[in-house]
Amino acid sequence: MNLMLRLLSLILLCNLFIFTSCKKSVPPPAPVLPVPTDRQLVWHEMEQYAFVHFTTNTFTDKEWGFGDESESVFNPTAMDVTQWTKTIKAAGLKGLVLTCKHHDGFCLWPSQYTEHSVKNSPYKGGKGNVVDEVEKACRVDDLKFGVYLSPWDRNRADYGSPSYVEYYRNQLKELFAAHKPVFEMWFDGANGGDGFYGGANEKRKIDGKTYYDWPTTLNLVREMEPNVIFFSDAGPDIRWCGNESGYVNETNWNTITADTLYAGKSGIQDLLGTGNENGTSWIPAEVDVSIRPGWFYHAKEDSLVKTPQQLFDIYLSSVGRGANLILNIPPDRRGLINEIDVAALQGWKKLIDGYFKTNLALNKLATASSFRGNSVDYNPSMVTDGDKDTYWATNDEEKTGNLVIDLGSPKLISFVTIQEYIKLGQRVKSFSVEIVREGKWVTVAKGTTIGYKRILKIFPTEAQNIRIVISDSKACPVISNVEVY
Ligand code: FUL
Repeated sequence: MNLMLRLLSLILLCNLFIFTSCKKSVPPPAPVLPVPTDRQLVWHEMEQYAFVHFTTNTFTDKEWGFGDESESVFNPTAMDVTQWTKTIKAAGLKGLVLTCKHHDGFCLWPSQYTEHSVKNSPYKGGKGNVVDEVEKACRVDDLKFGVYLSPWDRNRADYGSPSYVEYYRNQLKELFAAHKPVFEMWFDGANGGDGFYGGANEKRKIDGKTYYDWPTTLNLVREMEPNVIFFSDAGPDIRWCGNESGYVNETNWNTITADTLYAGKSGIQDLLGTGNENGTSWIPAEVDVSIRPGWFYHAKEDSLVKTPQQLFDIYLSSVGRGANLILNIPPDRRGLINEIDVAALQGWKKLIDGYFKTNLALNKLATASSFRGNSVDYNPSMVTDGDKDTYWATNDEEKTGNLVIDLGSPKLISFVTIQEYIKLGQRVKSFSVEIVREGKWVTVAKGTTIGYKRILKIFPTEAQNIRIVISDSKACPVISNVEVY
């Protein structure tokens, strides 16, 4: 062979080597649209955080202040916001959303646009700024900080006219200039109509859809805080779950068609709680619920604080169904989270830590009916590797499939957690969890949607092999994580 031929065959060999070593890269599944934005993904990973309702209502024993309360009633006797953040942090919550202004219009910060605020209260001789103090305490305890500013204002004389919208925006500017970062902005859709309104004492009706000109207001906030998540009945980033009882429906799509939602429109509760399989926007549900019957502290409700078990059930019907939980913990008249609530939170955390102590599936062998292109990149052990960025996926045409996880030896199991890789959209419509009994696979739990996270409670039973059967999916299933407890 002459030199030329030798050289040519060497080049061919090199090319062949490059070709074979590249072959293992099989393209990932195409996303099923819509998919979450980056800021929504960060929000999904928070899973649970606190709501804090605190204002003149705490001192007047009301749920909705009329707007005529004297600023002098706001007088906590032993205020300690670090006790709030320490309690919230210890409960395993990741952030805090504060009612900077509730429907009564009283501002927890000395707003330059109104006299109805802490600056005219006895608190710290009028020099206090609860919003600032809470935000600073959040930073110390590594909690994310969020803002609730009620659009409805029963104190303002001009509520219902364009100048109020200007006032509301000025307050948003004040808050967002002074506090960064803010992870969530909570726009409450409630509007009962009647109020003080600067002494008019009347009922006022606004058109919730047009009055506030939401697109302009949201743009204004977004410019100041690009990563903020907007909550409202209708989104745009996250939606109300349709109730205040602590659950989202078992079938919970993160997708919904935004036009179909509007505050005040009757009959949308169920839609909010379920979402829409073919919805055109990714607007996941947030479950808002209070640890007490009311949103504000009332001594008469001390015996009605939810028990650790009730809180755990709420955890399962919110986080366990792929929603986020915002749990309200209202400080009492001292300005402290009451001992009864603290004890309930501690008991709840103990239950969660106890039940989810050791993931029996971590790094255990997983097999599957098939995996995408037989590529190592999508092999079933991706669901037990503890890495949220890897996943098991099937070929495009396979919309069903199953995974078997071998725990190594028989173990007592009570919970199975499954997560979809939602960066590529929500897919699964129906699935079951099976174990072997007397040589046969039997179903121990069933579900519809999975989404970011699904936790299934199983009647405690012994099993070595756990089979997850995906029986229906919008496209090939893409599962990032399975945990067994
Ligand atoms: C509702 C309000 O009317 C309640 O007072 C509370 O703030 C709750 C979180 O939202 O719409």
